[in-house]
Amino acid sequence: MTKVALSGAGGNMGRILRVELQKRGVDLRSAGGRTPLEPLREGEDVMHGDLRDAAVVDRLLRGVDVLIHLAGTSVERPLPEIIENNLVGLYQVYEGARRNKVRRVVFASSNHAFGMYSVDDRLTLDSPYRPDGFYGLSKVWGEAMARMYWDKHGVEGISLRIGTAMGKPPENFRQLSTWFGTDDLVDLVMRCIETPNVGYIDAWGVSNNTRAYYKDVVNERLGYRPRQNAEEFAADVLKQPNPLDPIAQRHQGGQFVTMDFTPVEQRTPRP
Ligand code: 15L
Repeated sequence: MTKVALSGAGGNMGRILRVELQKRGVDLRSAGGRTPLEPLREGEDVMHGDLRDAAVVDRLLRGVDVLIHLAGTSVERPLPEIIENNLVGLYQVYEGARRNKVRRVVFASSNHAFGMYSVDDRLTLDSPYRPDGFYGLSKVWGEAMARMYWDKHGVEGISLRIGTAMGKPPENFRQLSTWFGTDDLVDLVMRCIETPNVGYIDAWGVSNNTRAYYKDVVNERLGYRPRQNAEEFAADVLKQPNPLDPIAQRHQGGQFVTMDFTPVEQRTPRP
């Protein structure tokens, strides 16, 4: 039976996947970061620790076939923190995957690797990266790392470019585009575990939203056909004022774009 590890199991998405994957019979080892995870049942395979430490990574990955890697900083933060958690930590995880002969790493990438695109653009999987900050930039590094460990070391990789997966309905105008419903999330992750021989692939991690920022959210390689659509909640969402400032409203990355943004009139003038 496939042994699956889940890092970041104490986070928003991790909490959902830890429960839902086990409900579907996945043999799961769940890892928290600083705080120990309370077992959900007797004998649940849980652990915690800092993934910058190779010994902790070995405890996570011993005997594992597939790692769902969600751990790391998940919002915009100063660069030193991002480097520690999302670059150094990720390097340790991939080296651990090599050492422990993990077959596949599913990497939680993000829409913020593309956040500087206009909300009017419709992207394909091979659209160039346009990160909206250091967090988005770390996801570009992560995707390139996943690709490199497949090409150079034969560790399969799937980069999931996740939208907004909070386990609740869309809450604002932007989320009508970025929403990733829980049923679709669990379906996509199960496919990432079960689909044979993927090599390296990218996939959008969003629902079948009418206003999605992507030309096509279906992933043929994984057989992923999302069934949820944020539009179902549009009437309620559109009754509320859009909480985002004008810069955030114009860009796919929303409020991450506004953080430390240089207004056009303050930029170096071009000759
Ligand atoms: C992400 O990548 C973040 O981890 C999450 O906190 C949300 O900001 C999400 O994207 C989003 O764009 O809604």
